Amino acid sequence: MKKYSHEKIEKKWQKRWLEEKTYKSDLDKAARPFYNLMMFPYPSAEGLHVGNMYAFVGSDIYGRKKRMEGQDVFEPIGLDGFGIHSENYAIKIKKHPAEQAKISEKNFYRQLQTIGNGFAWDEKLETYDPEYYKWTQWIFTQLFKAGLAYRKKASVNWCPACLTVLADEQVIAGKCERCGTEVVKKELEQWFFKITDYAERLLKGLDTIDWSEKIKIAQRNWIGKSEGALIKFKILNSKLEIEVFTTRPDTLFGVTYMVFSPEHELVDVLRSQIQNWAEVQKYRKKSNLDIRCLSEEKTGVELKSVHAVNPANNEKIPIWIADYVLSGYGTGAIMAVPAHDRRDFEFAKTFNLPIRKVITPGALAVTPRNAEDIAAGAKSILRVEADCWEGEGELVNSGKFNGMPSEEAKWKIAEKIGAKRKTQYRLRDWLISRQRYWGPPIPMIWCNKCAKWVPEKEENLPVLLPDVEKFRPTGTDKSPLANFPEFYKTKCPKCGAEARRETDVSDTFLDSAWYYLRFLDPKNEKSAWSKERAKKWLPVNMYIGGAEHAVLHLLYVRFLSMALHDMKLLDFAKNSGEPITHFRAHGLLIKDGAKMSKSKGNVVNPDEYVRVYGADAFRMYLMFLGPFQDGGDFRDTGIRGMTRFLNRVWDYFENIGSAQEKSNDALKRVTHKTIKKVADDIESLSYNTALSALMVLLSEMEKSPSKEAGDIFVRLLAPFVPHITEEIYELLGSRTPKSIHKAEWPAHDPRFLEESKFLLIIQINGKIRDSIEVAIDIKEKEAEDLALSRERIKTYLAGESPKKIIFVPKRLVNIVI
Ligand code: ANZ
Ligand code: ZN
Repeated sequence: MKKYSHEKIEKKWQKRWLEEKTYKSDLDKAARPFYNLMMFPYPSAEGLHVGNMYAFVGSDIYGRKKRMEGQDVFEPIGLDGFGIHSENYAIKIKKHPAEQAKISEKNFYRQLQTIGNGFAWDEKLETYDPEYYKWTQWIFTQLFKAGLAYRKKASVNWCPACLTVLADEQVIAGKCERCGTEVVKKELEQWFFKITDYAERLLKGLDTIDWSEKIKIAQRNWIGKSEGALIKFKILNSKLEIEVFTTRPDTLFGVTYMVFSPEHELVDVLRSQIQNWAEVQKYRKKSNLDIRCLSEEKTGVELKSVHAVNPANNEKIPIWIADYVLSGYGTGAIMAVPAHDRRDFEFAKTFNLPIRKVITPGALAVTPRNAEDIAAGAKSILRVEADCWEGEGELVNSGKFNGMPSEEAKWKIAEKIGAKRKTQYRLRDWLISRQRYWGPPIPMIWCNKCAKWVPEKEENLPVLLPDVEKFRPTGTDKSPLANFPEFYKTKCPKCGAEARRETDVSDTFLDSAWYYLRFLDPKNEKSAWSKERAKKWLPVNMYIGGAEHAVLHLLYVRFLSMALHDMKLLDFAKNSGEPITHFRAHGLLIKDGAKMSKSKGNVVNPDEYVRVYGADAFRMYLMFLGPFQDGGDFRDTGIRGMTRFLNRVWDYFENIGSAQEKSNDALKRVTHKTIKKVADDIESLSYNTALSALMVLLSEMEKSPSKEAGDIFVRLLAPFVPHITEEIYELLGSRTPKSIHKAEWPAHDPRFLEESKFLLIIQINGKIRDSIEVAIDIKEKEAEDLALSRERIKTYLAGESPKKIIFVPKRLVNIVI
């Protein structure tokens, strides 16, 4: 008897699959296209860690089932190798990023081979390949031409460690998403993409796509739609007016002061009127350096001797500057209502400003249903009345609006003072330029003569990233490319005059915002993608990746496809432009109680596990850790159990040749139950429970060996452990189709899912006299004999022999006497 050896079979099949092009799809002719996408890795270390493998295997299992269901599955892979993460790694190990890219490429692809996924290797791509970034640059020029790329001076996020600006989405709790350093603000002119034009579409579209709920929630919050009004306040003794955005015009009578953000331009305009200018300036300088909004403590300075007028009651109110008012949101100024806005309330308390209540929760706040509710409601009202009530209610201290419900007063008051309705989004434009080397140079040229930015001509793309030794970030607001006149000196594509190239590169997230399009046509030299293929394959049917990209990549990818869709460069989903119908976030692997991450230094290299235990056992172990969308604790203690299981699988099929096929209904029932369970579980990515069910089935099969059950079992197991199952499939001699991974996915027979037993009722002359649990398929004779043998029935019959016995299958036996 042969023994199971993963060394032999895994290499053999990986080679054979490549030769036989098992996982290749005909991108032009596929009849049932299914685009199974997983987030491609970014090389920011020497290789992949088990967390990456976890994600890829989980995605591959899903794709394999679809393939067995007869879909033409396209499962591409590549490297997101441009960008800060790869550059930082190269710097760390003192290599040039281009040189390191070649090394990473080899190692990453080697690792990806060993895990046994059904990748479409012919379509692999790397974002730093000039043939790729040529089109990244082309997309930039298209966005520019469509008015969606523009330059603006703004207060932007600067990472003092990465020495570059960052997009808002890359600042997590005040820290750089890449390196964790606290981000500071800098006033710089930068390139932006107008993602805000798509705020409403991005929001609405969420209702049309099937994505992990937590991602949708994160995107909704990030887009942050709020409806309110723009209200104008006059500045006393001047012709100036200041506009504020508020969601609560109903609280207008409660405005006791105003606050501008420290950067607000009116502060400079009002300079001559401000008595304490030096103090104001000091605060503005300080708040510029500070990390905004992180400290709970409220700070601010009054603009002494400047006042505004409340348009509702013509009251004279003071004006302050404070950093709790953000320059980038609304109009950068607020009307403060300390009685009904917590931030204003805390500020007013800190600086002893008046607090005037204008909304009372009254009867509207609680509709008590029982005594407990009343007690709780009363308590909470007391508490909020004592400080600040942010809810709706009834107006007080508001002139003729007194007594009106706040919801109604909102628009009545706005109307009375002529305020405009306004919908506001929290979403900011996407800051796209980076003062770094390792990225696609932004393909824009500044021409002094034309006095404008001119996009590089398509035939001159790519603007090649020059191979330079001095690639490190400069720490100034210029990229290292600004040190190379041979790079930036050029001619204006419009007028031919001497001109200067942009020297910043674009954000890595632009590279990854369109890679799924290029996968469909990676060697196309004439265009970024083939429109026909895009139409055929998109939107992506299933996308699996990390939840940490919720408001980064996963938002950008939607924005870009909508923009391309509107520019008529894509037409894969009518009107909506949504690129991905299904997205599922996988869970995270925990190691020693902490999230596995490079910064924690607790990452595990998969290579050793694959070498010792084989890819199959390792895949199975990873998927058995817990529900795929929840993640699991990586303690390698369980992996031997997987090997033991695979050995049992192997032995089962080694022995089956001599086994008699016994028709066994019990086994059939377990088998068909398992078919249904595994199918459902794969659909919901509950791989761990699918595997448990397969383990149960194997135990049953071992008790009564069956070829038929074995054939089903091996196919159900195939997506999880593709090598051993392919070997068994070959050994069983059933090479049509050539690969088990194209063999038909088993269908369950509903008849076998029915209960195996039922309660047989025993009647005498139509009256129930007894009952007993019996097998569902009990035969008539058997049932009658059983009924007659019951002690109770014998007592009733008292020796009399029945005239007639009626048997109703699955229900009863009626004895007529
Ligand atoms: C007066 C008011 C009274 C407000 C009240 C709220 C409650 P969302 O819903 O998040 O859009 N606001 C406006 N611009 C701001 C800025 N630049 N920085 C900080 N806060 C700003 O929030 C809108 C509310 O946030 C606005 O409505 C404004 O405060 C504040 F009882 O105006 B409100
Ligand atoms: Zn950083």
